[in-house]
Amino acid sequence: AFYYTEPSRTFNEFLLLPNLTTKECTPQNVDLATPITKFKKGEKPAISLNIPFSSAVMQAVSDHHMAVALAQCGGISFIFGSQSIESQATMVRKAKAYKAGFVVSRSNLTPSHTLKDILELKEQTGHSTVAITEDGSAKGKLLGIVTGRDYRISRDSLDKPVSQIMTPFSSLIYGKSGISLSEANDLIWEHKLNCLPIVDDNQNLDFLVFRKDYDSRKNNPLSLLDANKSYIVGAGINTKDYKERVPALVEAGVDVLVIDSSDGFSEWQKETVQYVKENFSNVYIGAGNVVDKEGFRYLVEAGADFIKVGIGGGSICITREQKGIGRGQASAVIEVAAARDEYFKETGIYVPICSDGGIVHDYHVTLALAMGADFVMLGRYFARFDESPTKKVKIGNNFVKEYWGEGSNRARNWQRYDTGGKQSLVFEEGVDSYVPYAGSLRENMDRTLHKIKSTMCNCGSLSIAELQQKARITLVSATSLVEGGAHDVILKESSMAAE
Ligand code: MZP
Repeated sequence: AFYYTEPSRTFNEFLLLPNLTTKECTPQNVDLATPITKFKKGEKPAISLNIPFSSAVMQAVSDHHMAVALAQCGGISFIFGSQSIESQATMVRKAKAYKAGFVVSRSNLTPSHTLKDILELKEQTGHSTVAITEDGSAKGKLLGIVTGRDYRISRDSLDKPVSQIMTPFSSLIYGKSGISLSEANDLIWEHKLNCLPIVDDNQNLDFLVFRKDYDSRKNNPLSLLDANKSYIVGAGINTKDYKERVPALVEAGVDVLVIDSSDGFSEWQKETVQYVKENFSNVYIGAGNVVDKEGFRYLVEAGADFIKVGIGGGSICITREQKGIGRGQASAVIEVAAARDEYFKETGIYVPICSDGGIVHDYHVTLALAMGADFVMLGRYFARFDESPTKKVKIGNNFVKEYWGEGSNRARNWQRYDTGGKQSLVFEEGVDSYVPYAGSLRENMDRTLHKIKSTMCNCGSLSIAELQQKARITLVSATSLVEGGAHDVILKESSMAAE
């Protein structure tokens, strides 16, 4: 046997050291855009994300609702593959059908209506956005808009007329009839607008195009649109039924596939990647999971567009206990990132890597990126939100959501772990569990992104590439871990609840 001299390490065992923070290094200036498909030196990736987040290929995490919600934040979901081909293709089709523009209600609401009236109307009609015009008609001068969750509303505003709450949109430019989304996008950026109303030939308001991140000039929501103006959608596949599943998903409009397996260093994965590459020119494919240089090379040489890293680190995963295989997530990312850089030097081809599983704290994401990951995949994190497909239940005084592994008896996704042999001998590699309910994806994601951007500023970095180049990372001792939490004080109850 070969023995590694270094132990297998987790994110918890590392910390980042600050670098000089210059005055322009502020969270608003940090750009989290990242590639997810391979590209040649000097060229651009075919698909990149505005934030380095993807949601796990799991029944309890990624359906079409999650796919739309996460794409709206700038990330990507991989819709779970442990379902029939037909129902997975339907989910992809639904997510792709969701257009990135916002519908505006033609509501007859005037500035003298209260915010409560408007919210009720939004509830009844299901509109994500309501436009308020001067005289309540669609032709009237637009005074403002009420959007969905992004709009923070204090309780005492609810009974006030909207005219007292809204800031008039004085700098809006009316788009001409028949304007395309990409033209609208150009106008938004050129004139530094928050949103742009599009009108039809009769000067009726058709829809509004928004910039997603009002604070930043960098996150461009519309960059996520491919030719048909829908969001980028991913889907998981396996190495068994791919010859039937992939054509159905491609037909439904999927943009990126990923082979979902706990151990991707296999000839089955090579054959699956090659099949997709030989038969479909309009879809990208990631492979994995691997934890070392050899696995990375094998799948890249098979043709994979990105590589997923991680075995046994998932919160619901018991693979390491059941089979004794796996590797600490930090060690796996560090080695695969080095292999990716070596491959880039040799060939001029950059193959993005995704750190999958084991992210517990927000700072783990920053560490994964600093160690070389281009993006991360999370299950537990997303399962906690309204947008995940699972039930919200009350246990004691707390709300929780269900979260189960793909290798649990509940999911029965045995293909993910299949190495051949009798079906009757399959064993569980995942558990069924609860996670604390945490509210909406958008609110949580905003906070997480702010933390990541702040940490990047501490490290003097305005982009992921800069962070990877500049980061200084130290191992921590067991005693410094204690020093890092609240210690030697008597915690008040409110602080204990937050812990
Ligand atoms: P986490 O974000 O919950 O820590 O980990 C999610 C990841 O765990 C998934 O993306 C997948 O790679 C892995 N996973 C999913 N199901 C199982 C299982 O049942 C599992 N063992 O390990």
